[in-house]
Amino acid sequence: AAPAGAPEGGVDVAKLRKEILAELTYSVGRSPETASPRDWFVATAYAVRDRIVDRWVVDHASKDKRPEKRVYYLSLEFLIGRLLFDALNNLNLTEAAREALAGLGVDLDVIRTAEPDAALGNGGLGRLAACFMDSMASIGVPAFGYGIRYDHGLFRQGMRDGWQQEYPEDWLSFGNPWEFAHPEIDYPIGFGGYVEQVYEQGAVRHVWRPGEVVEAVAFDIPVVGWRGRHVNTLRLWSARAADPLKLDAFNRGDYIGALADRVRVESISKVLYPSDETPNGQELRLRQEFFFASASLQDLIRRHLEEHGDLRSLPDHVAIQLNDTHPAIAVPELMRILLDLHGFEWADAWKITVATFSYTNHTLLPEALESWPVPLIDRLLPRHMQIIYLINALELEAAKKKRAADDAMLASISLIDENSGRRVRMGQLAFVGSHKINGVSALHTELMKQTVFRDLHALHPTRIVNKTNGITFRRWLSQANPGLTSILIDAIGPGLLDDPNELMKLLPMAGDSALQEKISESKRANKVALAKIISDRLDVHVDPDALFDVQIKRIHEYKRQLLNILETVAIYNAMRAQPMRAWMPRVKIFAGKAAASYHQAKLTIKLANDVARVVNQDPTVRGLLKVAFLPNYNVSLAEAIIPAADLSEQISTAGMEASGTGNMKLALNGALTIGTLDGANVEIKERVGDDNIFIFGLTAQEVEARKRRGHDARAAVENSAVLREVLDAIRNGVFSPGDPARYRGFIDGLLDHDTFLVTADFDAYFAAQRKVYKLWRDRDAWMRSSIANTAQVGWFSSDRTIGEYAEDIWNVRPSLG
Ligand code: DL6
Repeated sequence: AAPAGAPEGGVDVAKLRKEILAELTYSVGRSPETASPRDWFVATAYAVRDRIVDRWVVDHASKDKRPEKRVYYLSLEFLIGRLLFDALNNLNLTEAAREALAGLGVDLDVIRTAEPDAALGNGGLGRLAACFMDSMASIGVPAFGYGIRYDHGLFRQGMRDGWQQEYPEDWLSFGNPWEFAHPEIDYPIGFGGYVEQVYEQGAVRHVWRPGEVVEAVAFDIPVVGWRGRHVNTLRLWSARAADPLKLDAFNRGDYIGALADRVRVESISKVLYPSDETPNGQELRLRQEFFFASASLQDLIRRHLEEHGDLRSLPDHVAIQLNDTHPAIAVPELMRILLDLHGFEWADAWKITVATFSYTNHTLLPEALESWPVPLIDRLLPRHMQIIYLINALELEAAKKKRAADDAMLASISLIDENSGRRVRMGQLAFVGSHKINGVSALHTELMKQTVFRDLHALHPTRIVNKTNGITFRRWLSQANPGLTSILIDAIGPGLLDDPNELMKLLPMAGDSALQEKISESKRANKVALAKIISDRLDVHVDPDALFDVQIKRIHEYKRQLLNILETVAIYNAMRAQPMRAWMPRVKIFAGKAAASYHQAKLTIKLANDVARVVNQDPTVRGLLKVAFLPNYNVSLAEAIIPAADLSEQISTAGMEASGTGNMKLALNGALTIGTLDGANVEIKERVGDDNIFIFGLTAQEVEARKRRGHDARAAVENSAVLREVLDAIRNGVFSPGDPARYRGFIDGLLDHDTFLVTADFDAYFAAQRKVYKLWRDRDAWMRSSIANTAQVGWFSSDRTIGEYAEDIWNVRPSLG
């Protein structure tokens, strides 16, 4: 069978080599003798990009190729990571490029690391958007992704003495070979000012006169799908001041004053907002949201008018997906455009709006549900505030007519939250402005119906649908784990690259010892590679034959990294009590960033590092337990950790993780999950079977009931000798001898307010970990389970998810014409 990256129909390696050399000379301006790895990366990226552009032009420029309907995916985050291998892999050029470069004395695997990791997202939501872009291009859904071209993406995480430090990330400092700047595609984005009423032919027209105007300029990145059959566009907006310099101030010698306005205006696209934290820098964030929503709408409306001439047909040709509420201000903006600029009547404009938009909810956590103070919207977007009020009034009136709505129900569906100062609820706005609203796992969608949108769901019972998340197998299997991919192709044929359901063919072979042997050897090679990263970055030496127990994700209390650390301490205590027992070698691997102002999460990182320092150096442990917190978690680091993982920690408090997608990536790569019945874990369990997953802890319903009843953490600790000893050790400074009081408040806080029920689930988690040990000792049984995981998670391909969106929400027929 062909290796994973084998060129389809053969590629002329000599030609590709010539193209790379030409790019190096004429685009980068370097000779092979003086070129750095970065220069080679850029030259290769250009050569590959040229091939994508050929297809892009076919898909976009010719009139007869125009799609009937396009999807516009509006997302403030696209966590795309490095793109070279995405493009090479999808074009089946990886091996040809490797050979072409080798002939020039250049190693593809070295130059690949010269590409910066584009971190235009915080975590799951942004990475999902990136997977969706790949899948839309792969299954042939004509689409534009719209977002912001942040100068600085998610901060770079450093560690100083175990404390997280944030440093600015600068992915653009050496340019971006994938993008095309289009300074000629620019739209005015207004802010502030006032609304004028103009009387025309006996009717009132509203005219918004903004006090300030910013320009949104387009930068396009072509997104090529699998086998290069279709190319979509990721269009990112950058803010540009209409007036770049106040020349009079400059001539007076006031150089800072001359640039002040520009700096303020352009700050809109300066930095990715750390959305996983509490509201902060609110005005700038709202400006970002309106900036990209308005630019995207203006752009797609211009295209629609050019192609179809009339906005009445907008929903027939345009589907706009709101990725969470961040772009929800697009709802009143589209209404404004239709009413004020194109003279539509309210009822018609509203019909078009609702038929065009749909909205994905990614969280039920109350602190993450966006709302904006009414006075802020009123000041920044006065016309939008009027429109929001009118939408609200009409919705409330309709609700009263439809059902016997009491005051509580009206308060719950209202777009204006009157409880905590007057605020506009963006979730409610996105809901009423959309014809479909989706959750991202079956459980999350159910909970959405029962909690945040209970009353809106009762009023619009057909709107909420489920679309369980997915991941692109091209990146998370073929690219990240070429060793496993070739073994799978040898075993079941290359069809799995096109159709992940083919992985099911592996299932009857799960007990095949030769296959187990091969997969286990390839996993070991991945573990050796990860061990090297751990040793290079942390100077911690780990045994590749130990169980690699991995928790990689944002650091958040509900994700409960703490539970994992507590279990680590429990093992450590047990090892110290019985040093000579035959302990199973184990490496606990953590990675993830905490929002800069999230004190509790940062303290958790410090605790993990403190525990690591003590455990790793303790001679009684004899290296049988190691702890590694790898700094600066990003897409590239995930690509190194996931193929090397044996155990995947998905241990959030049930009901709190909307879906998770790391859980899918790890299971696909053969890691067994230890997890709660939360998010997509529930569906992973359904697919891989109870015997191939370690489920523990309270269910979402039990969590609810426990909270209602009141959880007594102190009583839980009293009943668990192991947990008591663990908490005592941390509280008393065993892991912080230089500052013994460091964790006193932390542990006391846990005992007083265990919001995330760590103490309630500890014993069950500890017991589940013992089952992990037992299975790990039986290599045959472990490998059988590992293969059963890989075989049965094909359904979690984002191609399947996108297929469902296309059919049930967007009404678009994928085509690879
Ligand atoms: O849907 C993608 C991803 C889910 O897998 C995670 O469970 C969920 O936490 C995440 N949500 C966010 C924050 N959302 N907001 N706003 O990233 O979405």
